[in-house]
Amino acid sequence: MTASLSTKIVISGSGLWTPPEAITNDELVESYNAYAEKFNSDHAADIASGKIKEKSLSSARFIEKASGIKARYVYTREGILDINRMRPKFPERKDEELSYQAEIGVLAAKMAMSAAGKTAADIDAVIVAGAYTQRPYPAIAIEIQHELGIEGFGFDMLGACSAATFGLHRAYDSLVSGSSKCVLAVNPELVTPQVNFCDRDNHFIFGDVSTAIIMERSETCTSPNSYDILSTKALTQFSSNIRSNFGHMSYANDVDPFGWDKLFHQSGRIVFKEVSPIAAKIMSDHLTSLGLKPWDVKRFWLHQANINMNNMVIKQLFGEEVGEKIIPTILDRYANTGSAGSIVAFHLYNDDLKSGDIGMICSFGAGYSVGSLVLRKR
Ligand code: CO8
Repeated sequence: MTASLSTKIVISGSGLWTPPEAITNDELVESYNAYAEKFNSDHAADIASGKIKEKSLSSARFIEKASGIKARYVYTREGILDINRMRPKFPERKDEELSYQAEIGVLAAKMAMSAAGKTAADIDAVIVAGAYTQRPYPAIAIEIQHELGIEGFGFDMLGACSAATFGLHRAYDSLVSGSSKCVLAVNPELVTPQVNFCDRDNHFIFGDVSTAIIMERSETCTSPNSYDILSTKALTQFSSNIRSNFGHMSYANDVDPFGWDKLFHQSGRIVFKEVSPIAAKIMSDHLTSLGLKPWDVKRFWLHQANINMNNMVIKQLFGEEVGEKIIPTILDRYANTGSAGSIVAFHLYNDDLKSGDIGMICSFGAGYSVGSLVLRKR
């Protein structure tokens, strides 16, 4: 969708909540390997008879080389490194207490509101978009709306890797149509509860984070750092190569609601090969539709799943390698934060752009899904 001259929509503020705790590759691998050795010893007879497979050991060197990840922030370290638990510990909160996702959503939202110079009274819509919501209802967005004292409406939406960009698309559409005047879009990506820390292929990939964006019409924007949204573009194409079967049907399916297939799992190499060209094509088509070429773009804020994948996408787009300054990476310290990665990159790496500079946010991954926005600094 491309904005007409009469309907200028802007991003006027962003917020980022980073968890205070982190886990390095070395720490994660040490605990995983201790778990795997114990598993192999506890199941030695079944492994010898071929009934179950031996667990292979993980390697910090492999993780960094294959993904670019060195560490990840987590809401809590408790439980993740405990070889008798291998998952984070989140005590259940009472209905009267703020939920975990609303808590971290509010923290990021307040930063975005402050950056945009907005109070609750200025905002009339809240969108929570993420890879997961911790419950189906009441919507986390409505809880955040209530906590911040915002009047209007809120809703949750899922979209895996592209939830954050798709959420911004919905915010943009509602501003263009006039159904809202200022939207708070929040991505409380609390993903470590869905990570299979017992699986070496996946145990290193994810971290927790929360991001937020304020989007409004240009007439109301008073922010010193804002971006015109020139256009939005989205594509989805069905694939089971990245999948979680967790959901409300488990109760009626008579299956283990916590079985391995209910957690995140993927064929990472196939995803890498299939998604990279799709993302590069969508980005190229999107820029072409605006009469732009890749070199016209000063900054690409890309989905943060894998450094080699991002380099591949950009190489396919440009036809050559380009520097880190154009495609900043946050993967090394944040790992993959679900859909929030491109927004984290945007938040941390946009201050230095000058008025008129073009930037592009692009997410890609599960679904498959690709979502992009072309921005121009005001
Ligand atoms: N240590 C040592 N060896 C390992 C490890 C490890 N930790 N893990 C795997 N290996 C082994 C493999 O078993 C394999 O061994 P073998 O050859 O004997 O079979 C060998 O290393 C090579 O494995 P791969 O071919 O899988 O290695 P790759 O170079 O492809 O790297 C990656 C694996 C890093 C997973 C890579 O394929 C990748 O990142 N692909 C992109 C995937 C992607 O973008 N996925 C999107 C994720 S979804 C998302 O972003 C957000 C939505 C969902 C949120 C969910 C939150 C929980």
